[in-house]
Amino acid sequence: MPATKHLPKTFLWGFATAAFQIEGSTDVDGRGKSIWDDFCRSPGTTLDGKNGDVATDSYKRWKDDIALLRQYGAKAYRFSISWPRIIPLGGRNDPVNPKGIEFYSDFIDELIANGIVPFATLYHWDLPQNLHDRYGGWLNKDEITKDFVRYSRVCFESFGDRVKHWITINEPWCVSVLGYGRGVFAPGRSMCPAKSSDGDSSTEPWIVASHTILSHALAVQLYRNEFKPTQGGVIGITLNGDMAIPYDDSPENSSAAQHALDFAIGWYADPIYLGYYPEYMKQVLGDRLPEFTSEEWTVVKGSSDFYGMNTYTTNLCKAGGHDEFQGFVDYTFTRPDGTQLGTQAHCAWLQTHPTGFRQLLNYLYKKYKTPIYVTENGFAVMNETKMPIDQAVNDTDRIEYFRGNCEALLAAITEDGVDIRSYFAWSLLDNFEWADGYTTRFGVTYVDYETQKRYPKESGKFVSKWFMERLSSGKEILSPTPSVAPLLNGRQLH
Ligand code: PNW
Repeated sequence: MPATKHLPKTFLWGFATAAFQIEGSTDVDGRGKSIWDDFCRSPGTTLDGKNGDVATDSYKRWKDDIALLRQYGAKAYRFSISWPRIIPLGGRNDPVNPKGIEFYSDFIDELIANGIVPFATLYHWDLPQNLHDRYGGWLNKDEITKDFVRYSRVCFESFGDRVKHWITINEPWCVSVLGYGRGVFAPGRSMCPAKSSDGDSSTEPWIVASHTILSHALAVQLYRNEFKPTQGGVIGITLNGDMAIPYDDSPENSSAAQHALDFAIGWYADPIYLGYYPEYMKQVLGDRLPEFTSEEWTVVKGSSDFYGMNTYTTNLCKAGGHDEFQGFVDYTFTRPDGTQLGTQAHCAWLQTHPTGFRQLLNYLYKKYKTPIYVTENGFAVMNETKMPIDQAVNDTDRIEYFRGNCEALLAAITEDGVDIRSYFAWSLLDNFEWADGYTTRFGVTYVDYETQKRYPKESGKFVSKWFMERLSSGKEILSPTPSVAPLLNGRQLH
């Protein structure tokens, strides 16, 4: 058997979460409301009618979460900071909440004390509700850019002495398309009458996108000018995007695959890394695609130190679709011969396909020529929520997903020469899966929402072992600290 290939010593691996999906405690210690608070309370917005008031109770159980990370031996943890905890009313002249600062400050200290690198996201979809009410939130360029920059400044000042890896905005595609196009995410604006009576899906998503890009870029400019010289960290954006491959070898379906990549990824990545919008988007959208001024372009182009990559699946692409947000491309997992691309997850949009993951890593590196941090990758096992716990923790399909993608990641690094610096599995815990409520479980740790007890799934142990074995100086799996032992209800990693 050939010797096991190794990852670079500095490679960061671990697990990811987001504030609104795990914290709960939405009305304590001075937190303001976010756009998700009321959105998910309104009927029909979440599959199970549930909200984020408790979630995994991580605002209270954060020490247990860190103990769990330590038990898995994670080298890094990707979490997000809740803007309405830091600045409850959100705006640049609104007061900062000392309790919010204290919470994340203590959290970061505890991560570091446990040898875990903090990887912080500034915006994972929880806009302060007040900014939405006051001026339309992401729709208002002058206001939102200034308020986002001020919020970012507060975070750099408060945590930048210890946080050396910053992500500005998580998945702006979801913010635009799901929040202002399809209306399935907060703030739920859409022209789809079933979803909302407010909003213009033909213009708002494109406008919001340009404001998220600009806000990101201005926050990076601030960091580079005023903080990076002394704090010395890296900062970038995280984009979602799945590999797109042609359904068959017809020329129109080959173009369709590129069109899908242009609308899902190029929309954000081309401006940020290359300094222009994809030609195909300009063609389709005409003057609905907002232009940046030349001054704005100089801020936008080159505004990310790395490519933050969230990816879950691969789509087979057919020309002639009717969905503008997908670039008029139809997606399918069924090949021309009737077979499936991979194993079906609980969510309709997700199947396993490690080859596509490796292709996407190569595509992004070749096109954008920047180091890649894989910031999310994960799988929801079909019907896991209906299983008894001892069955759910035996999550074979999730293990196979991680095995395939981790091997593909290693091959991309060692055989294809792609510069990849991190891998974060989504997610540390089952949690509030947005419009799916709690019906879809992405965790490597099972959460019993009745008791809030955590049970490591086999996939969590798998990821942990896989990375330990491939890091030349991998740490041993640490024995559980006393605070975590009862939490695991007698289950141990080994
Ligand atoms: C990401 N889609 O969202 C988010 O960053 C996480 O907060 C989320 O829990 C995770 O993926 C799993 O869904 C996505 O419709 C939401 O293709 C929707 C899609 C993809 C990613």
